[in-house]
Amino acid sequence: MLSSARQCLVTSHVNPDGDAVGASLAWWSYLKAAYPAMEARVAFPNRYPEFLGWIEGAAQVAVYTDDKEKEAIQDYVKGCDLIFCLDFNAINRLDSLSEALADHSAPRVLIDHHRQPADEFDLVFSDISMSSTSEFVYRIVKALDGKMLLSKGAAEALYAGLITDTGSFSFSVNTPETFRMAADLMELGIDKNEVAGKVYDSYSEKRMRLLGYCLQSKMRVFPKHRAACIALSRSELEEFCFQPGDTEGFVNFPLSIKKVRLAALFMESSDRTHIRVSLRSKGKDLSVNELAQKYFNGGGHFNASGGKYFDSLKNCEAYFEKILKDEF
Ligand SMILES: [Mn+2]
Repeated sequence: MLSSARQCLVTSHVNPDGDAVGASLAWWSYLKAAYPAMEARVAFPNRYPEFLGWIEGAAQVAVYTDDKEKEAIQDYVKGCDLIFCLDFNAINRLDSLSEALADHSAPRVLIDHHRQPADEFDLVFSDISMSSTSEFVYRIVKALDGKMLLSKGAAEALYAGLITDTGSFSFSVNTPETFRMAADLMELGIDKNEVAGKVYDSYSEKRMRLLGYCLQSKMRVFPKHRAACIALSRSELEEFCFQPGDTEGFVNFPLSIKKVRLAALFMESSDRTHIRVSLRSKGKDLSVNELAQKYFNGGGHFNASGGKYFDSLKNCEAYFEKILKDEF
């Protein structure tokens, strides 16, 4: 497929996170190095958060919600004969960008680590034991060509994806291979401390204060159910000049309370039509993937999932309390 393709698209899910951006840009960089005659571009459904803007190639990413780029993406996609879908398991995760791919005859290749990939792809690399899609990309590149076709910039992108999806190796690391990957990336010349600094020490003052507000005033703990939640209205987010990605990782904080094993973050969507739900658990007994599927029209991983709730924020919290009573 690769050797016959002339024009390809690399894309990832809406609200791209560190793994989505890191894996996509590393794969794109690899394609350009290994297949110089092929044209390759990266397009995302919407903009990636500011703190990932330093990754090599990020400035060249096209964003579908940008009115100036929308048509160019549609035209480019029309000419594609190969489409790579990274870090998501169903085309609807592309949000409005999925319209550009609808009825497209080009083969779709999936590279992903979420459960239950949809039946919409022609070649599927799907493995939930992978720490991240970045690890998957790394292993595929290594199997195809050896790691030497990864530039230092691509190696940095993969490391950024790896640490953001594993909380810097604290969860979702299932095999020693993940550490071998990190070692290989260091051999490719990355400064891991510098990458971690760029990813984590990049808060705006407002973002840091929003975190403080969440923990001090908004976090509710339910000791009986060993759970906690944080609910944020749009007006609260606006008070802190919310930027996409600002609440990234916030849902993990309540899990640092010894007895809490389930954490939820509820955020009113920007168009105020629904509540964005993030769920996290710790340990091997509580699957938030199941909770997200059963109650929040969503899914994801065993310990990290997301979904949507179509009602008010207040009702969402009450609904969550009811779930706690019913389930735990
Ligand atoms: Mn991922």
